Amino acid sequence: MNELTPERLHDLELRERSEHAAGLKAVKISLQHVEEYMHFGEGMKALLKLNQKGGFDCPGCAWPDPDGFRSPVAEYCENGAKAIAEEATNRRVSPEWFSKHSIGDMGAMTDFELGKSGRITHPMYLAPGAAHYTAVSWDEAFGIVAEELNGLDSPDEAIFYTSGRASNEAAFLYQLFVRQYGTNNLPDCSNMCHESTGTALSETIGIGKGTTTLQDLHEADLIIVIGQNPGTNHPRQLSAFKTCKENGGRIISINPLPETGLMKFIDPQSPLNILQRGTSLTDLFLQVKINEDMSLVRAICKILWEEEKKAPGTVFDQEFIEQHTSGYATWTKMLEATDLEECLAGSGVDRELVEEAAGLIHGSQKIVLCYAMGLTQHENSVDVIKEMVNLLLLKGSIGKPGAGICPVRGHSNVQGDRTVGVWEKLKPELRDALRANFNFEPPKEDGFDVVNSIKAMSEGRAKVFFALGGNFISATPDTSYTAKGLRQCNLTVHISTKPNRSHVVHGKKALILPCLGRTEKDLRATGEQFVSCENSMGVVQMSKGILDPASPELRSECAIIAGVAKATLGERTTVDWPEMVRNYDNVRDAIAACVPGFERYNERVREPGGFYLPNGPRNRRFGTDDGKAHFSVTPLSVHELEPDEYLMMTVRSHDQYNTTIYGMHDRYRGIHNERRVVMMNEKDMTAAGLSSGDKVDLTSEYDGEVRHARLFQVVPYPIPAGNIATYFPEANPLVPITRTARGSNTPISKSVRVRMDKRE
Ligand SMILES: Nc1nc2c(c(=O)[nH]1)N[C@H]1C(S)=C(S)[C@@H](COP(=O)(O)OP(=O)(O)OC[C@H]3O[C@@H](n4cnc5c(=O)[nH]c(N)nc54)[C@H](O)[C@@H]3O)O[C@H]1N2
Ligand SMILES: Nc1nc2c(c(=O)[nH]1)N[C@H]1C(S)=C(S)[C@@H](COP(=O)(O)OP(=O)(O)OC[C@H]3O[C@@H](n4cnc5c(=O)[nH]c(N)nc54)[C@H](O)[C@@H]3O)O[C@H]1N2
Ligand code: SF4
Ligand SMILES: [Mo]
Repeated sequence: MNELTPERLHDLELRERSEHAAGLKAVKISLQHVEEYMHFGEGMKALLKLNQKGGFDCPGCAWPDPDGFRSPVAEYCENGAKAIAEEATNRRVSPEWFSKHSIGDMGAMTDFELGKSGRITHPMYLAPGAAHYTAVSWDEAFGIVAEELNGLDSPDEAIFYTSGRASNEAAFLYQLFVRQYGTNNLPDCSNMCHESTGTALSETIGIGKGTTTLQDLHEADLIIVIGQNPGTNHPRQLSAFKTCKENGGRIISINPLPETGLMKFIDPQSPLNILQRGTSLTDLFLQVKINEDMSLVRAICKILWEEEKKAPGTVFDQEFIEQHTSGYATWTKMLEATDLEECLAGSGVDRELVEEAAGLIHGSQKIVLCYAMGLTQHENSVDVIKEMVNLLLLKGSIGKPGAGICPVRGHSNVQGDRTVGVWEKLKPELRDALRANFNFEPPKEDGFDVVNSIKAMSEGRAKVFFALGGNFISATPDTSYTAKGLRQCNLTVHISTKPNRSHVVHGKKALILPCLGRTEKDLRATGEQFVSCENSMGVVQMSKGILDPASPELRSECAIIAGVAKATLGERTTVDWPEMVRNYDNVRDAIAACVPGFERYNERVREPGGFYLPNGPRNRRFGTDDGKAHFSVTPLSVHELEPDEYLMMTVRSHDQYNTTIYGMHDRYRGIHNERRVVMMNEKDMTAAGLSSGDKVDLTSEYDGEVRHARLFQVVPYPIPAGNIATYFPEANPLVPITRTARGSNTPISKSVRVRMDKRE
């Protein structure tokens, strides 16, 4: 048995891939989830408040809500409903549950089974050598954390991870505690997610975030969706695409897979549309090879450049380039030397299609480029994103209505956590603000990001691991190596809602601190509290739960952090922790004092729909050294595959939220009842002597070190030859810790070299 990822097969069933996304089927499946896991009345009550002004923010993805009118019945999608059902389940994981299930039993459960057990009701402690977690009081739990943290030789021996669901209030308190404790070891899920975006956009346009609003997508002439599967991961983005098309816009999709949601959409909220058989979304689909977006976009730029040379100023926006950019001459010199044939061959896309794409771009003045993990999780991701910026700059498509770059964020508040200070790098401005407002000297040295945290634990340089949410062992690369690190720790602590594998792969001592979820009422001495989150478009909104807590023992994330901080820092602290969390307005006042853009936070967050944070590039004010947006010269991608190696991407199914597995069906891709699959091109299968359903073991080899993930089934799939796809997190043991994106240190979850061996 492998307790890191149980290698057990279910009953794979292959069906037709779906032709369209959403529709009535999605509505039906949302309701099924609510019905199966919640009391129906509670479920409906929750769905009616989801994403409403004054309601609670969807704990699913970070896609924004409309600024103006919001449909009174349904501002959510199938996956939002699943997220609610998952959190507001009526199943409970009580101390009795833990007394029945040992660590070994929990390890034998799949992620799906573990998560479906229900909501954790009490703080739980695992003593050294014990086989079961047992209940402890909150004060005992805080005491255990304080003792271990205060016993370390240096604060830098502790690691404080954050997953992007934490609210602004919780995240700010957390980083304040950690910095008063004395370290910048604040890795977060962003390190594995859009970190490459932060690096690339900071360097080119001077802000580590996107520049578009929802309105820009509606008004665009052309939207390019690249390296993203919105039908599954940001379903309501499809409504924005539909509006764009209704306004006469076009859509180009660039992806190694023909993802259902990119093709056709039936809006579940407009029945007429259902009768009309839906809206075709993609006008042009370019089936690029994995990590060859650079070749593809370079080829497009080269074609456009040749046109521009023939009739200067007719293709490129020369006025914008002149006034607002730098590096153009060097960049065009590079284009001049670019070999179009080499780029076309690299991309794997037919010349006619690339020319068609160039034609669409040529004819468009307002372009929006949307992307997600398909661009950010490769060794050269920072370069790839810079190349996307080049494309937008040459068309002047940043800082005007209907145009811009739109990195679509994952977790519902991952962007906000970073804005309020969760980062292993402490910006000088925040450092000064913390010092001035809280009268202490914050640490200066950069802390560990995710990859460096794993290395530090494995090498014995870090001994306490603390997590505000998330599921570190399953989300991170190189599962066996990461497990070694966690197991060596003196203490692992998780603020969690439900059981997950990170509770199973534990330190010598372990604690689970159960917290309230987004959907639940948060009652403090001063009354019901709300929190706030920042979505992908930089809008900060309030979120107020409405359901009764899953257990009276639960505490809010803010209250737990304050409890840990008070117990750990004792007399040393300059913060009145109980007062801070008596009323979260106090936390927001502190954020307003420390973080630019949050002036009058308490007042503005109470306005319906919240407020926009400042974003210079939206007004063509670029926060770079020279105040200009930068063209970048970057090399093409290189993958030196051995003849028997494939390039593997790890993707999400339609039935999961990261490591939380909602169900076993990837409905749009027609893959049912099984997650241990390898999607493979049929020609590759024939060449390798493999048939549909054959069982294989996977290995990845880097620098002579071999990593394993066993027992997968082959599924024929329309994916480019030489490329394969598996699901995250089952394939994470293959992702090497030793290779990360240059400039962002993000694991290369979308381009791992692997071999496949057929099992007898
Ligand atoms: N329902 C649901 N919603 C979610 C999540 C979830 O797990 N479930 N996760 C949330 C989080 S944290 C995140 S970060 C986002 C993730 O959202 P996505 O980035 O959409 O998620 P992935 O499944 O990783 O899909 C990546 C897409 O990129 C494509 N791709 C892979 N490699 C390449 C490449 O080299 N080039 C190009 N052009 N395309 C490539 C894949 O085929 C796939 O369509 O979703 C968020 N929303
Ligand atoms: N191979 C591969 N690996 C990847 C990726 C990939 O595409 N491929 N994607 C990466 C990306 S983009 C991301 S963002 C990371 C995700 O990494 P994480 O954010 O660490 O993982 P999640 O699965 O989102 O975390 C789920 C857990 O959060 C807890 N939880 C849920 N709701 C709450 C809450 O309200 N409060 C608290 N405190 N806890 C809660 C539950 O216990 C649940 O088990 O994974 C990364 N890993
Ligand atoms: S698109 Fe994302 S935020 Fe919106 S309802 Fe769906 S899961 Fe929730
Ligand atoms: Mo993410």
